[in-house]
Amino acid sequence: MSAIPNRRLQEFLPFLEERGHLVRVREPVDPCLEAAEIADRFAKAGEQPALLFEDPRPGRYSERHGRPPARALDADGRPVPLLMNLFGSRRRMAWALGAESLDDVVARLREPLEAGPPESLWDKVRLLGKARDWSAALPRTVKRGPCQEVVVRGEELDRRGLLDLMPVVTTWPLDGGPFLTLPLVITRDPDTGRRNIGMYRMQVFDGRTCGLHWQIHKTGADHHRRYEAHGERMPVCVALGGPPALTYGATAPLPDDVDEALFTGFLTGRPVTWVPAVTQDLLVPAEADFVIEGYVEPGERRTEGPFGDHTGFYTLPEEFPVLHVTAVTSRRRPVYPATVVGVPPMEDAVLGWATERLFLPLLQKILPEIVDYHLPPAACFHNLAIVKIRKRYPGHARKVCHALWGTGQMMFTKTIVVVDAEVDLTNPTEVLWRVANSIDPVRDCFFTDGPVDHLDHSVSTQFTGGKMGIDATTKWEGEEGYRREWPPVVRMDDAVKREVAERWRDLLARLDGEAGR
Ligand SMILES: Cc1cc2nc3c(=O)[nH]c(=O)nc-3n(C[C@H](O)[C@H](O)[C@H](O)COP(=O)(O)O)c2cc1C
Ligand SMILES: [Mn+2]
Repeated sequence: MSAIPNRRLQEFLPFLEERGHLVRVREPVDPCLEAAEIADRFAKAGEQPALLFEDPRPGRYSERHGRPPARALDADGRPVPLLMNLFGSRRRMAWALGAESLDDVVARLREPLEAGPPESLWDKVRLLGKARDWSAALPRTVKRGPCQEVVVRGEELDRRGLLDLMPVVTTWPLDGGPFLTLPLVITRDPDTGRRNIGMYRMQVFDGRTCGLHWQIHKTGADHHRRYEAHGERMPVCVALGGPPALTYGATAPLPDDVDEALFTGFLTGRPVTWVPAVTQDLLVPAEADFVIEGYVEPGERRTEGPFGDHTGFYTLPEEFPVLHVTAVTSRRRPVYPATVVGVPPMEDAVLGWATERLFLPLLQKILPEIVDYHLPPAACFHNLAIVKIRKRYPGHARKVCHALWGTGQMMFTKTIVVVDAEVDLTNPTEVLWRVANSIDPVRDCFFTDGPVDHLDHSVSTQFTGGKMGIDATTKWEGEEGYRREWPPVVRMDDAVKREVAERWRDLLARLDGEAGR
């Protein structure tokens, strides 16, 4: 198993620091706007280190925005450090999952998916070995966890609320207030008892209440709907920090009844450990830095937002359920993690890239004709997918589009472009060249409608809207109504290329000579 120390931030951050992947900011930085502006610059530059603000201190931006001047202090009176841009590099994303490269994690995922029935005795022995591996990664419940070294509840929580305990960021000027931007929201299905962990941002209304921005299509919202139907209070716990792989896991678009902790254990080969919450009947991640425990009253809503969102636009105020906090537990020396989302590309582009890569093997199980796909961060992931397929029959590209619109969170995709297998998706010029030259828009663009992302502001009524498929594959003569001859791509002969390559240095030297004269 990997030697990368990724079980908790307290071991992961020193590891990053040794590798030049962490910058400590010792001077005071305002968690209101200033920290976000610094993190945004890092994200925009790309592949920059993580930022650890060691002294988040409300200053003039907090004052201008009417935020309480409270500094977040730990149990020993030290400032709680604010961690940003943790996932702002592909290398760190892989390390978070316990691997040197994401390709290694993808290969690990492919193994069980591609294993055929065991043929030889040797195959059976190998499978057994892997099965053992698997069970070692199953979530485990333990007796005690560092996430409960400090417990704040009751009257103490009235005195020291959320903003006194964590340096919660306000990321954009028109935001409705401070928001928890990397929370792992843990809920339980009231009917099946299954756990869900989803990342849903939370507005901090005051020391003891927050908004819960689970969008209508997400599992948390589904659990909530059914608690309300039963007329019952819903227990909700929220973890911050802890194993970075679990933070990724909370964002992963898994089917509703697949446990994010199981998936995380499988990705990393290490179990996620759980302890019972102090004031709610739920398990919480033992290694978390903070856990907010609370409940949601059936029927209660409060206006949440505006919030400068990952679409690059503000989401406008909307009614969402309210979390009533019953306890905040933490490590003795917790780190508070946050991100800033906004006009892409930002830190979430790396999380989205990890999802794109990790879910390809799973998509290929449903649609083996998919060779690869790309969700450009500039299109905020769900607005555009470019998919390359091995085309086998007329209308194949359309079939792939419809299948993707019916697959998990790919249902949000507004535009799907299908290209031939040989197109290099990592090269935007090549993609544009191919697509622009391969389509007759009237023939190859087709439209349908369905559910769209909760945050989509372009549709005329919220939640449903149009979808466009673009078949940019080579059209087949006859069968696809194309009556002409599709021309070949312009390419040099291999022999000529090889011969010129052999003489290349020589040729260059002569050209240099000519130019120098
Ligand atoms: C930084 C970040 C913030 C997010 N904020 C929200 C949010 O506020 N509400 C929401 O429904 N989804 C949000 N998401 C997306 C969900 O985490 C994602 O769709 C996840 O798969 C949902 O899990 P679920 O299927 O268990 O509901 C966010 C994702 C990231 C990376
Ligand atoms: Mn889920």
